[in-house]
Amino acid sequence: MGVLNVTPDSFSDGGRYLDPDRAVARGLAMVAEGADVVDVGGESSRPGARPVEAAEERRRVLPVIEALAPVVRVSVDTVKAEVAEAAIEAGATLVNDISASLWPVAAAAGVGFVAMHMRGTPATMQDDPRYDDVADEVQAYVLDRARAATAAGVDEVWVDPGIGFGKTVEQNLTLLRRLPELAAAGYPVLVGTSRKSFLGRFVPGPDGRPAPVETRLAGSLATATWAMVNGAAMVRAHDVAATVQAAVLVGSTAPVPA
Ligand code: HH2
Repeated sequence: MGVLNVTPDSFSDGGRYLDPDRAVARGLAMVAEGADVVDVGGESSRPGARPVEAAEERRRVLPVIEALAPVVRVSVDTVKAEVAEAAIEAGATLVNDISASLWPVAAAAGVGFVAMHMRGTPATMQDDPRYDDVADEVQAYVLDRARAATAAGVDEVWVDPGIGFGKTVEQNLTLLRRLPELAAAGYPVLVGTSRKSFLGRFVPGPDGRPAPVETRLAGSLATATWAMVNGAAMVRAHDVAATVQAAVLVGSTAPVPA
């Protein structure tokens, strides 16, 4: 799943694809690089991000979805029902909802749904996140939402632990370590670690501060590979070409069925 943020403020590609022509060109480039899905978002969810009006979000994503949907599967990254509905009309077939609440929209339209875990909202989620057992709580939450979506009639439901959404570095690592438990629960798993800030903590720059976003490719690939080996059926990535190489390699080393 390639990430295409049509926003001025996303944490790694904000402002680069606000122009629809540039966004479409980047989406097509991702297809050429091997993306199976392009995830189009019009509202940043980075910690502390400001909410966007639905009309503005629609204005950003719809022309891009309309242009890409005939060429590649498009998901819409939104928490607003009206944006998801308009995106589906424009050709999106997967609702990637970080608030894990839009399954009625997916059910009504007969499209897929991603149930991701987030604690609170992007504005507050990194304020001292605490869990008794982060993996248990995240699993219970996403599986509860996934089962609700299934019960409502959604045929294709994904679960996503929401790396970086209201989690400390340690909590993110615990979720990755315990990914096989989530993968064993019966729903396909999506994982997004790409360029996220916790990766920067492992390679501080000379000033001791976390490595900036453009130096997080190695960490992104290492964690995407880890996720795929440990049961993720899809990874969400900005660096599509490199991630596809990793995916092909993981697929090639999988045990041959007896
Ligand atoms: N991460 C981001 C946004 N949407 N959706 C899913 N299912 N899983 C994720 O891990 C995930 C997501 C955050 O990354 P990005 O889109 O690059 O940034 P921003 O939210 O600033 O637009």
